[in-house]
Amino acid sequence: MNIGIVCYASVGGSGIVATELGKALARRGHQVHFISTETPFRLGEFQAGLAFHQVLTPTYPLFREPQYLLSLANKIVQVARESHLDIIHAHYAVPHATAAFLSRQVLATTGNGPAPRVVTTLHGTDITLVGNDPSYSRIVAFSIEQSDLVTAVSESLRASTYAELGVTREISVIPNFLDCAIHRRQHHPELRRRLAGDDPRVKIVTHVSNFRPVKRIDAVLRVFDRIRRTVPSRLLLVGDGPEGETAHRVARELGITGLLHVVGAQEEVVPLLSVSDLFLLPSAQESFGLAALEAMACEVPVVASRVGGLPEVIEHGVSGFLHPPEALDEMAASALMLLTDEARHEAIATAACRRVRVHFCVERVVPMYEACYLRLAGSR
Ligand code: GMT
Repeated sequence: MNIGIVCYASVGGSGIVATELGKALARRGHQVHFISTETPFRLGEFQAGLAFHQVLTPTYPLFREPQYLLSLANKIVQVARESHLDIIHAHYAVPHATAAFLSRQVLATTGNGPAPRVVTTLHGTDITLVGNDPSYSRIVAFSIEQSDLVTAVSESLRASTYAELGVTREISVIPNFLDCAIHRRQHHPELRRRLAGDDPRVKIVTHVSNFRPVKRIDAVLRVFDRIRRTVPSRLLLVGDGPEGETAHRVARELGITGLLHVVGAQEEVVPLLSVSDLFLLPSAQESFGLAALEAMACEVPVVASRVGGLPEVIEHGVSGFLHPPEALDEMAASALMLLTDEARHEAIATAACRRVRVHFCVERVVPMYEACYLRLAGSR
């Protein structure tokens, strides 16, 4: 099939999932067209079956506002005509579901054959933080209702979409996934030595995100501060974003700047996760928590907030630990237990890795999307 994937190229779970989906679909014989403002993060080397179409949004002195919705819808129409798209798959509802709806209307009105079918995948903040804002909610809800098929990355996000946007249509849950052949613990003794030194008692605590307020970077530092008082440790911060400054400020306040390794946004997280002993994700909201899944796949126990879809990824006490977002003492206590009890650490790390391999590998999840496309193409 010819599939157009509309996604954000920036560092963020929805772009990563869209990119990995496109790569997997191309390996399965489909022709995939990424439609985005930049080459998607993690696209990697050229692969047969993949093409990239850049969305350019020209500026004009009269406009203070960039016209991204228009330029995106226009690009989708162009790609759909040139490449005979069967499916337009919008990742992240705002404004991609709206652009997909608009372009389908144009194609249905002006085309010779049937217009492509629109699939929208809801990722999280497109509903829980942005889409439910009264400035956007009516159009977001309408665009979701108008998609031919809608998926959400967790049961929790599906429930939020019904509750917060008043959407009534069917929404299928298709969880996020990883390429499990790549996401596995690797051996990197030199990297470990660079980050933790030669003392095997020094532990590496890691956080990976796009450093936005919802990730609660200050909580990451405060939990780490509690940990390092008992266990010699270093904090590895991977990613960048508006809260990058906060990390440095809070570290200075706590007097732990010397214990931090701040490495910015990284395309390759597996080596960094492979030298980690613990992963912290104390987010205020997380519809799924792809970063937690990546850590689990690399046998790194996760201590996270009990919010959104995280309980669908981590079973508390079995494959990681979940606590209320404000319970920093409890998070630190779970972390310290893991870092001081080798047998428990190994049991949780093994269960986490097994859970990923049983439920969240590309081979299990991508056929679910493929089945959606086939169902829609059949009814075209
Ligand atoms: O994190 C965001 O605010 C946006 C979004 C993204 O594009 O990265 O993340 C969401 O989608 C990810 C992929 O489905 C999920 O793993 C994240 O949990 C979710 N983030 C939130 O719900 C905060």
